[in-house]
Amino acid sequence: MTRIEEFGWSGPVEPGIARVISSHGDYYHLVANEQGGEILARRKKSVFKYRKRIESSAGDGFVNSRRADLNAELLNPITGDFVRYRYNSQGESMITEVLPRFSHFERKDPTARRSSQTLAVNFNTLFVMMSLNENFSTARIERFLALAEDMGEAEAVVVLTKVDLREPGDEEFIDELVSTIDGRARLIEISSVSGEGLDKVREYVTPRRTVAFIGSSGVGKSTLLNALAGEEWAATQEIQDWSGKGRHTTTSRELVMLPDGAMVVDTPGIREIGRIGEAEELLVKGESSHRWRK
Ligand SMILES: Nc1nc2c(ncn2[C@@H]2O[C@H](COP(=O)(O)OP(=O)(O)OP(=O)(O)O)[C@@H](O)[C@H]2O)c(=O)[nH]1
Ligand SMILES: [Mg+2]
Repeated sequence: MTRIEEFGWSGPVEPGIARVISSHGDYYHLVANEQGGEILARRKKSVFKYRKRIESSAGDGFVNSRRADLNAELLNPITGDFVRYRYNSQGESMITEVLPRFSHFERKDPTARRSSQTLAVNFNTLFVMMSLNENFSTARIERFLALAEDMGEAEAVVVLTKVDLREPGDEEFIDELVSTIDGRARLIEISSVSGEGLDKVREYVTPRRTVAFIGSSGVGKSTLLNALAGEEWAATQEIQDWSGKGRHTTTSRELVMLPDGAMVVDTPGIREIGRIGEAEELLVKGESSHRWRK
């Protein structure tokens, strides 16, 4: 099996196909079958600039008729994307095309400055994560599940984290969560501290498949990844990510290959996912939740 197939590629194996595992400013870290498996590449600017020009000429009928095709080809790459790359005359690797995504999760921008933001792509399972503490909000889960309806060939699982912090009376919140989900997704309850429920998580974390973690900052996404990746990996993260603010916070999307061949995309916490309607009616555990971690 070739490297890109290990990373989940199921199309024809051709030279010049890669998967984005992280991005750093203008540079994308790719895995590929060539170049010893690892490539640092930039986007081919002329291609992506061309897309902008097409988009800005909205009045032109001819251009508009080609717009859908162009958008499919010329999306900006993000972590998780499969892309085509080639070398320019200076021998630099350039991404020339984002290949069609089999799944994608987008959020609406609450500030409405842009229409939407793609948070994760090409995942088989989406873990919609929320913790059983001040972060708890059935309204947020409702919003995530509504957005997940359009995500493509993937399955959503609601993951309730930090259940080691369970308090008397929390059953009521969990019951409410179950009725909010209303059969649209499986609910699993986990604790990365006690290990409870991690066996259920592992059912989704299998070779050549990708699980994307989404949820507010602090729900325990990176902690779960550390628990799955093993102690050695977690130790290196301790050194790299320590923010000095008393806790780690993920600042960029990263695709991690676990020792058993499964992949996890850890994402930075989402502060607000679109507008939460009818907030009064919905259950928020702890009155201070909206002020939490500003
Ligand atoms: N009690 C308890 N604490 C947990 C658990 N999982 C994570 N935490 C704690 O919650 C805090 C936040 O965890 P992170 O894993 O950094 O959260 P995150 O979702 O990655 O946050 P961002 O990177 O900011 O989006 C840390 O202090 C963790 O130790 C858990 O299962 N139980
Ligand atoms: Mg994190």
